[in-house]
Amino acid sequence: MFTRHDSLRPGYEAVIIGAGGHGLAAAYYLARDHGMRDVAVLEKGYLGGGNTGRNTTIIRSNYLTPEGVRFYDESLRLWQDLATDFDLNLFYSTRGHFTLAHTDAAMRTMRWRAEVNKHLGVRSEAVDAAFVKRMIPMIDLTCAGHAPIVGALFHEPGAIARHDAVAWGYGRGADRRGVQIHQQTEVTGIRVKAGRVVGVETTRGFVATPKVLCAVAGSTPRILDMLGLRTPIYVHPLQAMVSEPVKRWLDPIIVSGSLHVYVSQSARGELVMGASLDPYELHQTRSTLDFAESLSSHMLDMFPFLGEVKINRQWAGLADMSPDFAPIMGITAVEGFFLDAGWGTWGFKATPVCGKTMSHTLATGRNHPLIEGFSIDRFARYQLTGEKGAAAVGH
Ligand code: FAD
Ligand code: PYC
Repeated sequence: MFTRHDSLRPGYEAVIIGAGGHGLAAAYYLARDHGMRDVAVLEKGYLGGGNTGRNTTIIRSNYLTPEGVRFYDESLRLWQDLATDFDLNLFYSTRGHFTLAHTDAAMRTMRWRAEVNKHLGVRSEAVDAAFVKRMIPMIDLTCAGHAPIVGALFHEPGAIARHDAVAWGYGRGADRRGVQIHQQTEVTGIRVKAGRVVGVETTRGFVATPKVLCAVAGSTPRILDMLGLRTPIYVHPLQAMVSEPVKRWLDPIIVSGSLHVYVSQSARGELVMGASLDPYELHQTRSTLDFAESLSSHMLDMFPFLGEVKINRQWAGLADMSPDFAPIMGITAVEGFFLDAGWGTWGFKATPVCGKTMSHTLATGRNHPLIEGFSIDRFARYQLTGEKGAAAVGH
Protein backbone atom coordinates (compact mmCIF):
# COMPACT_ATOMS: atom_id res chain seq x y z
CA MET A 1 0.00 0.00 0.00
CA PHE A 2 2.96 2.34 0.53
CA THR A 3 5.95 3.60 -1.43
CA ARG A 4 9.24 2.29 -0.10
CA HIS A 5 11.88 5.00 0.39
CA ASP A 6 15.43 3.72 0.72
CA SER A 7 16.83 6.94 2.13
CA LEU A 8 15.72 10.02 3.99
CA ARG A 9 16.04 13.41 2.30
CA PRO A 10 18.50 15.82 3.96
CA GLY A 11 15.58 18.06 4.88
CA TYR A 12 11.78 18.47 4.76
CA GLU A 13 9.31 21.32 5.13
CA ALA A 14 7.87 19.45 8.12
CA VAL A 15 8.62 16.28 10.07
CA ILE A 16 5.98 14.33 11.95
CA ILE A 17 7.15 12.01 14.71
CA GLY A 18 4.89 8.95 14.99
CA ALA A 19 3.00 7.01 12.32
CA GLY A 20 -0.05 6.39 14.47
CA GLY A 21 -3.46 7.59 13.34
CA HIS A 22 -2.81 11.13 14.56
CA GLY A 23 0.55 11.63 12.83
CA LEU A 24 -0.70 10.09 9.59
CA ALA A 25 -3.95 12.08 9.64
CA ALA A 26 -1.98 15.30 10.12
CA ALA A 27 0.26 14.34 7.17
CA TYR A 28 -2.78 13.53 5.01
CA TYR A 29 -4.54 16.85 5.64
CA LEU A 30 -1.26 18.83 5.36
CA ALA A 31 -0.84 17.44 1.85
CA ARG A 32 -4.52 17.47 0.85
CA ASP A 33 -5.75 20.73 2.36
CA HIS A 34 -2.61 22.86 2.75
CA GLY A 35 -0.51 21.79 -0.23
CA MET A 36 2.39 20.76 2.06
CA ARG A 37 3.81 17.60 0.49
CA ASP A 38 7.46 17.89 1.42
CA VAL A 39 6.71 16.12 4.67
CA ALA A 40 8.22 13.05 6.37
CA VAL A 41 6.49 10.85 8.93
CA LEU A 42 9.12 9.09 11.03
CA GLU A 43 8.09 5.94 12.89
CA LYS A 44 10.34 3.98 15.21
CA GLY A 45 8.36 0.75 14.78
CA TYR A 46 5.69 0.02 12.21
CA LEU A 47 2.75 2.02 10.96
CA GLY A 48 -0.22 1.86 13.35
CA GLY A 49 1.70 -0.35 15.81
CA GLY A 50 1.21 1.98 18.79
CA ASN A 51 -2.10 2.74 20.49
CA THR A 52 -3.81 3.14 17.13
CA GLY A 53 -3.58 -0.61 16.52
CA ARG A 54 -4.26 -1.49 20.17
CA ASN A 55 -7.41 0.42 20.99
CA THR A 56 -10.98 -0.75 21.31
CA THR A 57 -12.23 1.69 18.64
CA ILE A 58 -15.07 3.43 20.46
CA ILE A 59 -16.21 6.57 18.66
CA ARG A 60 -18.59 9.02 20.36
CA SER A 61 -19.03 12.68 21.19
CA ASN A 62 -20.97 12.48 24.48
CA TYR A 63 -18.40 14.45 26.47
CA LEU A 64 -18.90 16.79 29.41
CA THR A 65 -17.24 20.11 28.57
CA PRO A 66 -18.44 22.30 25.70
CA GLU A 67 -14.85 22.34 24.32
CA GLY A 68 -14.78 18.54 24.33
CA VAL A 69 -18.26 18.03 22.89
CA ARG A 70 -17.63 20.45 19.99
CA PHE A 71 -14.26 18.90 19.21
CA TYR A 72 -15.32 15.25 19.27
CA ASP A 73 -18.53 16.03 17.43
CA GLU A 74 -16.56 17.57 14.58
CA SER A 75 -14.56 14.34 14.53
CA LEU A 76 -17.75 12.29 14.31
CA ARG A 77 -18.80 14.43 11.36
CA LEU A 78 -15.45 13.78 9.62
CA TRP A 79 -15.71 10.02 10.26
CA GLN A 80 -18.83 9.86 8.07
CA ASP A 81 -16.94 10.62 4.80
CA LEU A 82 -13.68 8.91 5.60
CA ALA A 83 -14.23 5.54 3.91
CA THR A 84 -15.24 7.34 0.69
CA ASP A 85 -12.24 9.70 0.95
CA PHE A 86 -9.91 6.71 1.32
CA ASP A 87 -11.78 4.31 -0.97
CA LEU A 88 -11.26 1.77 1.81
CA ASN A 89 -13.75 -0.06 4.02
CA LEU A 90 -13.22 1.15 7.60
CA PHE A 91 -16.02 -1.07 8.97
CA TYR A 92 -17.53 2.03 10.57
CA SER A 93 -20.59 0.76 12.39
CA THR A 94 -23.05 2.94 14.32
CA ARG A 95 -24.21 0.97 17.35
CA GLY A 96 -25.48 3.37 20.01
CA HIS A 97 -23.47 3.82 23.22
CA PHE A 98 -24.68 3.23 26.78
CA THR A 99 -22.87 4.59 29.84
CA LEU A 100 -24.55 2.71 32.66
CA ALA A 101 -25.37 4.38 35.99
CA HIS A 102 -25.52 2.21 39.09
CA THR A 103 -26.17 5.00 41.63
CA ASP A 104 -28.22 8.19 41.84
CA ALA A 105 -24.99 10.22 41.88
CA ALA A 106 -23.87 8.61 38.60
CA MET A 107 -27.32 9.26 37.14
CA ARG A 108 -26.90 12.94 37.96
CA THR A 109 -23.70 13.04 35.88
CA MET A 110 -25.53 11.29 33.01
CA ARG A 111 -28.24 13.99 33.09
CA TRP A 112 -25.55 16.69 33.15
CA ARG A 113 -23.80 15.17 30.14
CA ALA A 114 -27.12 14.75 28.32
CA GLU A 115 -27.96 18.42 28.88
CA VAL A 116 -24.56 19.71 27.67
CA ASN A 117 -24.74 17.34 24.67
CA LYS A 118 -28.26 18.35 23.66
CA HIS A 119 -27.43 22.02 24.07
CA LEU A 120 -24.66 21.54 21.48
CA GLY A 121 -26.82 19.48 19.13
CA VAL A 122 -25.44 16.06 20.11
CA ARG A 123 -27.94 13.20 20.41
CA SER A 124 -27.68 11.94 24.02
CA GLU A 125 -30.46 11.12 26.49
CA ALA A 126 -30.66 10.08 30.12
CA VAL A 127 -32.71 6.85 30.09
CA ASP A 128 -34.15 4.55 32.78
CA ALA A 129 -33.33 0.91 33.52
CA ALA A 130 -36.37 -0.36 31.57
CA PHE A 131 -35.00 1.33 28.42
CA VAL A 132 -31.63 -0.35 28.98
CA LYS A 133 -33.31 -3.75 29.25
CA ARG A 134 -35.35 -3.16 26.10
CA MET A 135 -32.23 -2.31 24.09
CA ILE A 136 -29.96 -4.95 25.70
CA PRO A 137 -32.30 -7.86 26.56
CA MET A 138 -29.42 -10.14 27.65
CA ILE A 139 -28.26 -7.84 30.47
CA ASP A 140 -28.83 -8.75 34.13
CA LEU A 141 -30.05 -5.40 35.49
CA THR A 142 -29.19 -6.43 39.06
CA CYS A 143 -25.55 -7.15 38.07
CA ALA A 144 -25.57 -10.23 40.31
CA GLY A 145 -26.93 -8.04 43.09
CA HIS A 146 -23.61 -6.14 43.35
CA ALA A 147 -24.50 -2.92 41.61
CA PRO A 148 -28.05 -2.72 40.20
CA ILE A 149 -28.40 -0.54 37.10
CA VAL A 150 -30.62 2.49 37.71
CA GLY A 151 -30.36 4.09 34.26
CA ALA A 152 -27.85 5.24 31.66
CA LEU A 153 -26.71 7.89 29.26
CA PHE A 154 -27.71 6.73 25.79
CA HIS A 155 -25.78 8.24 22.89
CA GLU A 156 -27.27 7.12 19.61
CA PRO A 157 -24.34 8.04 17.29
CA GLY A 158 -21.84 5.90 19.27
CA ALA A 159 -19.85 3.75 16.80
CA ILE A 160 -16.91 1.43 16.26
CA ALA A 161 -14.51 1.12 13.29
CA ARG A 162 -11.55 -0.94 12.19
CA HIS A 163 -8.56 0.80 13.77
CA ASP A 164 -5.70 -0.43 11.56
CA ALA A 165 -7.66 0.36 8.39
CA VAL A 166 -7.85 3.97 9.63
CA ALA A 167 -4.05 4.11 9.86
CA TRP A 168 -3.67 2.45 6.44
CA GLY A 169 -6.22 4.83 4.87
CA TYR A 170 -4.53 7.97 6.16
CA GLY A 171 -1.09 6.55 5.40
CA ARG A 172 -1.94 5.58 1.83
CA GLY A 173 -3.67 8.93 1.21
CA ALA A 174 -0.63 10.85 2.47
CA ASP A 175 1.78 8.60 0.55
CA ARG A 176 -0.11 9.09 -2.72
CA ARG A 177 0.15 12.87 -2.24
CA GLY A 178 3.93 12.75 -1.88
CA VAL A 179 4.43 12.48 1.89
CA GLN A 180 7.31 10.13 2.79
CA ILE A 181 6.58 7.57 5.51
CA HIS A 182 9.72 6.07 7.03
CA GLN A 183 9.20 3.10 9.34
CA GLN A 184 11.97 1.71 11.56
CA THR A 185 13.24 5.27 11.96
CA GLU A 186 13.43 6.53 15.54
CA VAL A 187 13.79 10.18 16.47
CA THR A 188 16.54 10.33 19.09
CA GLY A 189 17.01 14.08 19.47
CA ILE A 190 15.63 17.46 18.42
CA ARG A 191 17.98 20.26 17.42
CA VAL A 192 16.99 23.77 18.48
CA LYS A 193 18.84 27.04 17.68
CA ALA A 194 17.88 30.37 19.29
CA GLY A 195 14.53 28.93 20.46
CA ARG A 196 13.56 27.51 17.04
CA VAL A 197 13.51 23.95 15.78
CA VAL A 198 16.12 23.31 13.07
CA GLY A 199 15.92 19.55 12.71
CA VAL A 200 15.71 16.08 14.24
CA GLU A 201 18.35 13.45 15.00
CA THR A 202 17.29 9.97 13.95
CA THR A 203 18.69 6.44 13.94
CA ARG A 204 19.32 7.08 10.22
CA GLY A 205 21.02 10.45 10.57
CA PHE A 206 20.15 14.13 10.92
CA VAL A 207 17.18 15.63 9.06
CA ALA A 208 16.78 19.41 8.77
CA THR A 209 13.30 20.91 9.21
CA PRO A 210 11.75 24.09 10.61
CA LYS A 211 8.56 22.31 11.79
CA VAL A 212 8.14 19.22 13.95
CA LEU A 213 4.86 17.66 15.06
CA CYS A 214 5.12 15.29 18.01
CA ALA A 215 2.32 12.67 17.85
CA VAL A 216 3.78 9.82 19.89
CA ALA A 217 1.13 9.15 22.59
CA GLY A 218 2.81 7.14 25.40
CA SER A 219 6.31 8.27 24.34
CA THR A 220 5.50 12.00 24.72
CA PRO A 221 7.55 12.57 27.91
CA ARG A 222 10.64 11.04 26.22
CA ILE A 223 10.39 13.40 23.26
CA LEU A 224 9.73 16.43 25.48
CA ASP A 225 12.78 15.57 27.59
CA MET A 226 14.87 16.08 24.43
CA LEU A 227 13.76 19.73 24.45
CA GLY A 228 13.56 20.39 28.18
CA LEU A 229 9.80 20.98 27.80
CA ARG A 230 7.50 19.78 30.56
CA THR A 231 3.87 18.70 30.60
CA PRO A 232 1.89 17.09 33.43
CA ILE A 233 1.49 13.92 31.31
CA TYR A 234 1.96 10.62 33.12
CA VAL A 235 2.04 7.25 31.36
CA HIS A 236 -0.04 4.25 32.48
CA PRO A 237 -0.67 0.97 30.67
CA LEU A 238 -4.21 0.39 29.45
CA GLN A 239 -5.08 -3.22 28.78
CA ALA A 240 -7.80 -4.81 26.68
CA MET A 241 -8.84 -8.28 25.60
CA VAL A 242 -10.96 -10.04 23.02
CA SER A 243 -13.04 -13.22 23.20
CA GLU A 244 -13.43 -15.97 20.67
CA PRO A 245 -16.05 -15.07 18.03
CA VAL A 246 -19.62 -15.85 19.07
CA LYS A 247 -23.00 -15.45 17.39
CA ARG A 248 -24.08 -11.80 17.21
CA TRP A 249 -26.06 -10.91 20.35
CA LEU A 250 -24.83 -7.45 21.34
CA ASP A 251 -25.54 -4.45 19.17
CA PRO A 252 -24.75 -1.39 21.33
CA ILE A 253 -21.51 -0.46 23.04
CA ILE A 254 -21.77 -0.73 26.83
CA VAL A 255 -19.65 1.08 29.42
CA SER A 256 -19.96 0.79 33.18
CA GLY A 257 -17.79 3.14 35.21
CA SER A 258 -18.78 1.49 38.49
CA LEU A 259 -17.95 -2.03 37.31
CA HIS A 260 -14.86 -0.77 35.43
CA VAL A 261 -15.77 -2.57 32.24
CA TYR A 262 -16.79 -1.83 28.69
CA VAL A 263 -17.68 -4.10 25.78
CA SER A 264 -18.73 -4.11 22.15
CA GLN A 265 -19.12 -6.94 19.65
CA SER A 266 -17.01 -6.74 16.50
CA ALA A 267 -18.19 -7.55 12.97
CA ARG A 268 -16.42 -10.91 13.40
CA GLY A 269 -18.42 -11.68 16.55
CA GLU A 270 -15.60 -11.18 19.07
CA LEU A 271 -16.36 -9.40 22.33
CA VAL A 272 -13.92 -6.50 22.54
CA MET A 273 -13.51 -5.66 26.22
CA GLY A 274 -11.58 -3.29 28.40
CA ALA A 275 -11.43 -1.75 31.83
CA SER A 276 -9.62 1.01 33.71
CA LEU A 277 -5.96 1.94 33.51
CA ASP A 278 -3.40 -0.12 35.37
CA PRO A 279 -3.06 1.71 38.69
CA TYR A 280 0.66 2.54 38.41
CA GLU A 281 2.95 4.50 36.09
CA LEU A 282 4.75 2.02 33.84
CA HIS A 283 6.22 2.33 30.34
CA GLN A 284 5.71 -1.34 29.37
CA THR A 285 3.00 -3.11 27.40
CA ARG A 286 2.80 -6.27 29.47
CA SER A 287 -0.52 -8.01 30.13
CA THR A 288 -1.61 -9.22 33.58
CA LEU A 289 -3.78 -12.10 34.77
CA ASP A 290 -5.20 -9.77 37.42
CA PHE A 291 -6.71 -7.60 34.66
CA ALA A 292 -8.24 -10.56 32.79
CA GLU A 293 -9.71 -11.98 36.00
CA SER A 294 -11.29 -8.82 37.31
CA LEU A 295 -12.62 -7.76 33.89
CA SER A 296 -14.12 -11.23 33.34
CA SER A 297 -15.79 -11.25 36.72
CA HIS A 298 -17.44 -7.87 36.06
CA MET A 299 -18.51 -8.98 32.59
CA LEU A 300 -20.18 -11.99 34.22
CA ASP A 301 -21.99 -9.71 36.68
CA MET A 302 -23.74 -8.11 33.70
CA PHE A 303 -23.88 -11.12 31.37
CA PRO A 304 -23.76 -14.36 33.41
CA PHE A 305 -24.50 -16.52 30.34
CA LEU A 306 -20.97 -15.80 29.00
CA GLY A 307 -19.32 -18.13 31.52
CA GLU A 308 -18.16 -20.65 28.88
CA VAL A 309 -16.83 -18.11 26.36
CA LYS A 310 -13.06 -18.17 25.93
CA ILE A 311 -10.65 -15.25 25.89
CA ASN A 312 -8.56 -15.29 22.71
CA ARG A 313 -6.08 -12.45 23.21
CA GLN A 314 -4.99 -9.79 25.67
CA TRP A 315 -2.70 -6.79 25.12
CA ALA A 316 -1.83 -3.32 26.38
CA GLY A 317 -1.00 0.15 25.12
CA LEU A 318 0.65 3.12 26.80
CA ALA A 319 -1.79 5.88 27.69
CA ASP A 320 -0.43 9.45 27.92
CA MET A 321 -2.73 10.70 30.65
CA SER A 322 -3.31 14.39 31.33
CA PRO A 323 -4.58 15.55 34.75
CA ASP A 324 -7.91 16.88 33.40
CA PHE A 325 -8.43 14.02 30.89
CA ALA A 326 -8.38 16.47 27.98
CA PRO A 327 -5.67 16.50 25.28
CA ILE A 328 -2.68 18.85 25.08
CA MET A 329 -2.45 20.30 21.59
CA GLY A 330 -0.93 23.08 19.55
CA ILE A 331 2.02 25.45 19.56
CA THR A 332 4.64 25.30 22.32
CA ALA A 333 7.33 27.54 23.81
CA VAL A 334 9.79 26.21 21.19
CA GLU A 335 9.08 27.81 17.84
CA GLY A 336 8.29 25.24 15.18
CA PHE A 337 7.59 22.47 17.71
CA PHE A 338 3.94 21.38 17.84
CA LEU A 339 2.31 18.95 20.22
CA ASP A 340 -0.55 16.48 19.76
CA ALA A 341 -0.59 14.58 23.06
CA GLY A 342 -2.49 13.81 26.25
CA TRP A 343 -4.66 11.36 24.34
CA GLY A 344 -4.70 8.86 27.17
CA THR A 345 -7.51 6.40 26.69
CA TRP A 346 -9.71 8.54 24.43
CA GLY A 347 -7.82 9.57 21.28
CA PHE A 348 -8.86 7.08 18.58
CA LYS A 349 -12.21 8.75 17.97
CA ALA A 350 -10.40 12.09 17.62
CA THR A 351 -8.05 10.90 14.85
CA PRO A 352 -9.78 12.80 11.99
CA VAL A 353 -10.28 16.06 13.89
CA CYS A 354 -6.73 15.94 15.23
CA GLY A 355 -5.42 15.58 11.71
CA LYS A 356 -7.55 18.51 10.55
CA THR A 357 -6.73 20.86 13.42
CA MET A 358 -3.03 19.98 13.76
CA SER A 359 -2.41 20.34 10.01
CA HIS A 360 -4.00 23.81 10.17
CA THR A 361 -1.88 24.68 13.21
CA LEU A 362 1.33 23.49 11.54
CA ALA A 363 0.60 25.20 8.24
CA THR A 364 -0.38 28.56 9.75
CA GLY A 365 1.67 28.60 12.97
CA ARG A 366 -1.51 29.43 14.92
CA ASN A 367 -3.70 27.15 17.02
CA HIS A 368 -6.88 26.09 15.25
CA PRO A 369 -9.88 27.63 17.09
CA LEU A 370 -11.24 24.15 17.97
CA ILE A 371 -8.13 23.35 20.05
CA GLU A 372 -7.98 26.57 22.09
CA GLY A 373 -9.29 24.75 25.19
CA PHE A 374 -6.50 22.18 24.91
CA SER A 375 -3.41 24.43 24.84
CA ILE A 376 -0.47 23.53 27.04
CA ASP A 377 -0.55 26.85 28.93
CA ARG A 378 -3.94 26.03 30.50
CA PHE A 379 -2.11 24.31 33.36
CA ALA A 380 -0.11 27.47 34.18
CA ARG A 381 -3.35 29.48 34.01
CA TYR A 382 -5.22 27.00 36.28
CA GLN A 383 -7.91 26.74 33.61
CA LEU A 384 -8.38 23.02 33.20
CA THR A 385 -10.79 21.45 30.72
CA GLY A 386 -12.22 18.85 33.11
CA GLU A 387 -13.31 15.76 31.17
CA LYS A 388 -12.80 13.16 33.89
CA GLY A 389 -16.53 12.42 34.10
CA ALA A 390 -16.74 11.52 30.40
CA ALA A 391 -13.32 10.58 29.02
CA ALA A 392 -13.61 6.79 29.25
CA VAL A 393 -14.26 4.11 31.88
CA GLY A 394 -13.95 5.15 35.54
CA HIS A 395 -10.24 5.87 35.83
P1 FAD B 1 -0.05 6.00 18.55
O1 FAD B 1 -0.97 5.23 17.72
O2 FAD B 1 0.46 5.37 19.81
O3 FAD B 1 1.17 6.38 17.61
C1 FAD B 1 2.37 6.95 18.11
C2 FAD B 1 3.51 6.36 17.32
O4 FAD B 1 4.70 7.07 17.67
C3 FAD B 1 3.78 4.90 17.63
O5 FAD B 1 3.60 4.13 16.46
C4 FAD B 1 5.21 4.88 18.15
O6 FAD B 1 5.94 3.75 17.73
C5 FAD B 1 5.78 6.17 17.54
N1 FAD B 1 6.92 6.72 18.25
C6 FAD B 1 7.09 6.87 19.59
N2 FAD B 1 8.30 7.41 19.86
C7 FAD B 1 8.91 7.61 18.66
C8 FAD B 1 10.17 8.14 18.28
N3 FAD B 1 11.07 8.57 19.19
N4 FAD B 1 10.48 8.19 16.98
C9 FAD B 1 9.60 7.76 16.03
N5 FAD B 1 8.39 7.25 16.34
C10 FAD B 1 8.05 7.18 17.63
N6 FAD B 1 -9.48 5.82 22.21
C11 FAD B 1 -10.77 5.96 21.79
O7 FAD B 1 -11.16 7.02 21.29
N7 FAD B 1 -11.67 4.93 21.88
C12 FAD B 1 -11.32 3.73 22.45
O8 FAD B 1 -12.15 2.81 22.53
C13 FAD B 1 -9.99 3.58 22.94
N8 FAD B 1 -9.62 2.41 23.50
C14 FAD B 1 -8.33 2.23 23.88
C15 FAD B 1 -7.96 0.97 24.36
C16 FAD B 1 -6.63 0.72 24.66
C17 FAD B 1 -6.25 -0.65 25.19
C18 FAD B 1 -5.66 1.74 24.49
C19 FAD B 1 -4.21 1.48 24.82
C20 FAD B 1 -6.03 3.02 24.04
C21 FAD B 1 -7.37 3.27 23.72
N9 FAD B 1 -7.78 4.50 23.20
C22 FAD B 1 -9.08 4.66 22.78
C23 FAD B 1 -6.83 5.61 23.05
C24 FAD B 1 -6.26 5.67 21.64
O9 FAD B 1 -5.81 4.39 21.24
C25 FAD B 1 -5.09 6.66 21.54
O10 FAD B 1 -5.40 7.86 22.18
C26 FAD B 1 -4.77 6.96 20.07
O11 FAD B 1 -4.64 5.76 19.34
C27 FAD B 1 -3.49 7.77 19.97
O12 FAD B 1 -3.09 7.80 18.62
P2 FAD B 1 -1.69 8.39 18.23
O13 FAD B 1 -1.56 8.35 16.77
O14 FAD B 1 -1.52 9.71 18.92
O15 FAD B 1 -0.64 7.43 18.96
O1 PYC C 1 -12.77 6.79 24.67
O2 PYC C 1 -14.74 5.85 24.72
C1 PYC C 1 -13.54 5.84 24.92
C2 PYC C 1 -12.92 4.65 25.48
C3 PYC C 1 -13.55 3.53 25.92
C4 PYC C 1 -12.58 2.70 26.37
C5 PYC C 1 -11.37 3.29 26.18
N1 PYC C 1 -11.61 4.49 25.64
